[in-house]
Amino acid sequence: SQTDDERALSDSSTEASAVPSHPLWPDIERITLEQLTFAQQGVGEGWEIFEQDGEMKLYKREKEVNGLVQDTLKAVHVVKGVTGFEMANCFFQPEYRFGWETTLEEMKIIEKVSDDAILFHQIHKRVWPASQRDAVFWSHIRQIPDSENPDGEPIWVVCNKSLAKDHPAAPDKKGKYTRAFLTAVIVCQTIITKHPNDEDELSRAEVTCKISYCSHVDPGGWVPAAATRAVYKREYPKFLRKFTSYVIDECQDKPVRT
Ligand code: 6CM
Repeated sequence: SQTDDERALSDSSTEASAVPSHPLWPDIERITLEQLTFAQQGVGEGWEIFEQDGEMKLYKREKEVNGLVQDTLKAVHVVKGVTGFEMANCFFQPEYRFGWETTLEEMKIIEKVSDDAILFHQIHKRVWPASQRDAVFWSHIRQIPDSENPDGEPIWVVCNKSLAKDHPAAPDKKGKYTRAFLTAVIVCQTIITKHPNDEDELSRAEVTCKISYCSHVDPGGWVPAAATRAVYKREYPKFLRKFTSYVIDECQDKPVRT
């Protein structure tokens, strides 16, 4: 059964949705499209693979600024039995987040910009020996036609990006939490293996989802480079495994939604 948010989302994706007048909207729009392009680029020079498990591959591009880790992560994966919409929707909708985000302690919606854009405040679990982190970011989901195959399956993208300025509903509680800054994007596309003449309903055996995920987390404050990298090396593969298996379980007994 669809929640109200999901119904609103699928309605808005079939119509030209009104452009929200929110002051953040131009940034949301521009950064989401930039991040989509970034996620679609290949992993050539500068990228180093650090984990592979079947179809799941994780790469990093290392960077340090004044001894602080500013690495970018890129992951690609192919997941059987779920669609691009289902993956992106589980990443975006707040009600699913605690089911897959293992580093989360608290999550608050601080503003609903539109049906497809939400501002979040999240408090993450403390990672020893660092202090506890929080983050304030917008999250936006949208469907984009595949320019290389306009009649094919659309691309679903979710982009999360920290606010550049403090939000009155979630001021930076320096001393209690260290504010982290993130940019994350997930790009999902369904591959359908069903024969076009087959009139039966689409089954889970006939769908596969191609995923590309990129993330840049500036942990804020000071953390030794080796400690940050050890956390990322452990947490990103854990996130991808947990997230994909969560979406598979969540969708298993439900009709396929594209
Ligand atoms: O993209 C992911 N999750 C999204 C929804 O939660 C969102 C991510 C936010 C992550 C913010 C992380 C802040 C805390 C980072 C702590 C780093 C501390 C280093 C300490 C070293 C000792 O976009 C999945 C994110 C998966 C992250 C591994």
